[in-house]
Amino acid sequence: MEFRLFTDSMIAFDTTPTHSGTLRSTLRLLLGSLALLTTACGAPAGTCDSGTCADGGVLINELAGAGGDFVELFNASDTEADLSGYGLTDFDADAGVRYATSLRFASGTTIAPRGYYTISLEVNCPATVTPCVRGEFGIGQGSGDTLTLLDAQNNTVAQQVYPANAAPSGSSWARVSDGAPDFEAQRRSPGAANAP
Ligand SMILES: [Ca+2]
Repeated sequence: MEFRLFTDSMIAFDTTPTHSGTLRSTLRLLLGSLALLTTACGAPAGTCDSGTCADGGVLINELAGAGGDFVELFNASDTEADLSGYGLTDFDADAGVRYATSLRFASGTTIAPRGYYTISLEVNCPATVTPCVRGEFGIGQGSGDTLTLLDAQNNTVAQQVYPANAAPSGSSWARVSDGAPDFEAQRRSPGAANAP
């Protein structure tokens, strides 16, 4: 007895012992194809953490709350990311997103594939860090803070907590490597690869 599903080229159930090996091979191939499709349609590796997953692979990659505050964005995808009209902000004292004082990125602001974009907070961008813009809010070092990347409609694109006193002055709270899910206190690397 033989059951044929879909087309002959896709799968065939055949109960004769000589064909059972072929059936197993066919099923393995189909399962392998499904796994590949799932991987291809999922988010790029490393773009999701305990916060909100990034849209298009842009995530908050590094934060400093003392000794010159900054936020580094990283584009974990292989395509350029357009940040026109997007915003970055911290939390208010009542632990809500502070929309009113968010920095807005100018039209035409982009991040290169696997590239960085630094926001220097309350101090001018160091000359050696490009691209970079200045923002007029700080990260709460003693109280902790939450940074939110907003799209042009104020939807949350990415969000990252900075725990209270997460990194000593002069260092930063950074993903252990670019795009990795876990954070640790590191040497500061705005606009460059995260490294211990
Ligand atoms: Ca970095």
